[in-house]
Amino acid sequence: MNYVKLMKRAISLANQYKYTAKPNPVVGCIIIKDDKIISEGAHEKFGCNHAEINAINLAKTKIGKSFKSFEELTLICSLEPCNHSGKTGPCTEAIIKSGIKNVVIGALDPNPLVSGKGIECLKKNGICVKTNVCSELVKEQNKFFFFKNTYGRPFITAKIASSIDGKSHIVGSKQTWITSKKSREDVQKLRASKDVILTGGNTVVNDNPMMNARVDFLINQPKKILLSTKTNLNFDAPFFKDADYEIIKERDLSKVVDRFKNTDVTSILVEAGPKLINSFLNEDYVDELIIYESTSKLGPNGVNWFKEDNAVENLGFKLESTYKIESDTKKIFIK
Ligand code: AOF
Ligand code: ZN
Repeated sequence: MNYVKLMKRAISLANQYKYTAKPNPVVGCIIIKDDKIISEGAHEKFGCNHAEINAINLAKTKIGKSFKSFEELTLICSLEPCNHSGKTGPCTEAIIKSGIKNVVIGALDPNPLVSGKGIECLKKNGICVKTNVCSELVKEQNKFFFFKNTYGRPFITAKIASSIDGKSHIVGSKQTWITSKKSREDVQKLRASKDVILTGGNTVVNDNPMMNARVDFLINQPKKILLSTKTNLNFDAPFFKDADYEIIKERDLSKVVDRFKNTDVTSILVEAGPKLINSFLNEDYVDELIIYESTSKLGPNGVNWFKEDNAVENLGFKLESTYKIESDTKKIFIK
């Protein structure tokens, strides 16, 4: 049986839900009889049915038509079925109850509540399990989820908009638009892909941002976090308009990052001014740096993003890719 082809299909099925399943991993599941697909399912929305449950439920409607008994079926799932009760019940239990006797798995679930225990439970119940089919693709697809479970903290992206001469804004000014409307639309999509948008008090006061993701597709909105010890915040500002924000009055970044350890959050986008961005960079908490660079200069009245020329390279980043967005350039640096 060509499980690689079917696993790739399960992976692309899952991919459709990357903006709504987060911070959970995306997972796809296909149930087959011989080489015929009986049903498919995905984890579509955070807090809702897991992929296996959707696929099993659909297969149940076809019993007596496409197949006689679940024992004839093989379940192909991109991630190890869970064996714990979270917001939903254990998938292993549903698989065992269904009567399915063969399970093919992409990658092991790195979540310590599951890792290996799902497979163990299936095997103990007489189910034949094959693992590691396209596991690298599954890990790549769920990069933030695997990162969090490997390093114990979310994957952190810092995003800045810079003039060609490396400046953030004009000294003493309020908001300065550096990049084009198209680049700012790209930032909305970047926000949509993250679990948390983190900013600082100066950005909220000077730029008056909403800091939500304004996109024309369905998403699980990132949570907004304001890192500030300011006591004179204006709660009528756009940032505070929708309720899902949190203010963290903590200067020690290691304590800030540590707060996410036992939460669902797997990715953070830091959008802030030079001071906070440099703190994250200097404390080595940035895994990816995205620079939207315009062709215009801010000149001698502009505030530098970094202390020295090429500070990005000096901090150990290497350029991974560049994209043109109209006249702007989007540069992605990774460690
Ligand atoms: C699966 N199938 O489709 C997914 C799994 O809070 P819950 O109940 O939604 O559980 C979330 C955890 O379950 C998540 O952290 C990951 O370990 C696993 N995700 N497992 O069997 C799925 N999305
Ligand atoms: Zn599950």
